[in-house]
Amino acid sequence: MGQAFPENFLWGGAVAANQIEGAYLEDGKQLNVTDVVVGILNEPDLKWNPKRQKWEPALKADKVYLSHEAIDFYHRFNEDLALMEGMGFQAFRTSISWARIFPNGDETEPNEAGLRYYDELFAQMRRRGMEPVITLSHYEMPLHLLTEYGGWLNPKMIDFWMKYVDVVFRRYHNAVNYWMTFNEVNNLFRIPFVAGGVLDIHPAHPEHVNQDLTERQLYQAAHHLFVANAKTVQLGHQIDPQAKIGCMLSLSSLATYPYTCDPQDILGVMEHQHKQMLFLDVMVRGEYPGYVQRSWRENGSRPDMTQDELELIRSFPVDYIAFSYYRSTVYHAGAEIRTDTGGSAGLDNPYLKQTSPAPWRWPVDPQGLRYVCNFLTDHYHKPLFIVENGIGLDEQPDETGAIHDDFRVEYIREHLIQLREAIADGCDVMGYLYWGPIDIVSAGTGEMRKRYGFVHVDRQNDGSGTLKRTRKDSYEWFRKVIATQGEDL
Ligand code: BGP
Repeated sequence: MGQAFPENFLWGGAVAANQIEGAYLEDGKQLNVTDVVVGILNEPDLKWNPKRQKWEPALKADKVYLSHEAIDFYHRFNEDLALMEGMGFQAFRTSISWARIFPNGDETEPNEAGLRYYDELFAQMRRRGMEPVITLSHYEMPLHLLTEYGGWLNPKMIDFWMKYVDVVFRRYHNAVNYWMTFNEVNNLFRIPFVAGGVLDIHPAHPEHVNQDLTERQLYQAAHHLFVANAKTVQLGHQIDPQAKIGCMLSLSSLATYPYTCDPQDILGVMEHQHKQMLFLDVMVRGEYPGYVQRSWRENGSRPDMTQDELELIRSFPVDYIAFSYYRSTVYHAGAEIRTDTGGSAGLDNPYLKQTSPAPWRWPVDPQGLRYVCNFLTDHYHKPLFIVENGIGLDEQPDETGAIHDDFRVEYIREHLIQLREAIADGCDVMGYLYWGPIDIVSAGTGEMRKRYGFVHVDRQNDGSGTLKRTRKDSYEWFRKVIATQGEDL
């Protein structure tokens, strides 16, 4: 038996509306950005209408969009939350689908049916002893805001967003104590369509979406997101002074290691870390750091901004840093750093094992989690919340109906041991939410085959399956972890 985790530490799991709910056009909801993408790394199914000079959705009849039905959580959340309760979850992270609340994003009145759905969902979580941990936008926004306005390239988005946030804060502040603004917003530069909510609405070359975006435009979108983030913190605290409002970043890539002791490798790592830290420096410390100002100067990419906006950013930093951590990366001068969760991570690290038997080869690096926690604590002195960590495997029940996922248990156990180390190092960690406690649609690949769950869902890549839920071996193991407050791993 090891040391127990702190008493108020929150144990649970995390999902996102667009990967779990399905019901993609039900109760008034309109298309969301992820409804036109199979795998967020792929190009969206939009086509350019030269007559109207506009992008239009172009869903393909012969293509399987698994997220449209997902695992039907929209109708089955009671059954699924009961399974989570069975493991003793104290928190459950999901997102609100903005397009359920404002189906096109620019309406004046919200959609009552969408609001009622989340009333019931959050009430169920509370009844079952779980704190709702809510992402306001998990790669989710009404598609119309992109095709009509260009999304976050346009400063008008700040107003559409604040209207949405105002409605949900007022409606749910009694049920929800933990909020996050934009999921993995630092992926904006890599996947601008979904992670940044950006669409170049009048492209010079409309054969491919967003191919003409400039670095300056991306910084402009980021700036609008930062202003929206600050205003969200301001408004959230006005409505509910107890609310905890965090930013949410993908921080696997802070654990980027130099391949050699060549100073070029060390500096390359530093520059790569800076690209992630920019988001923290602005949303946590409240200012644009020197390294980004240098890059604006040298590349002519300084976005437009006003003194008032900078003042807002300074005045309303987030309350905590929520992040995802899956694995580390190795950098060697000149080599490309790939940080997507869908594919391999560039150079292999010879000191780490890989996530075999999964077809998605990742290095397993639990110590990277301790490193990232310490890095964040040293730089930002804020509470940390692990809101995503997990392992996707291709698995189906055996002849007896059982799923023996020892590899998953081992993966989580090793990460929790390192998290305990980080806490002993002095990091203030609010909780651990396992990513994908029930099998859902993969964000990166758009598949069902990449399964993270403690609970298996019978839905296959071709869209077939009974949707039956089956506990894997890890279910009972994680229940025991929570019951012993992490003493028994
Ligand atoms: C993060 C996203 C999640 C998610 C997870 C696992 O980047 O915030 O939405 O799904 O990664 O990635 P994947 O589903 O591609 O395996």
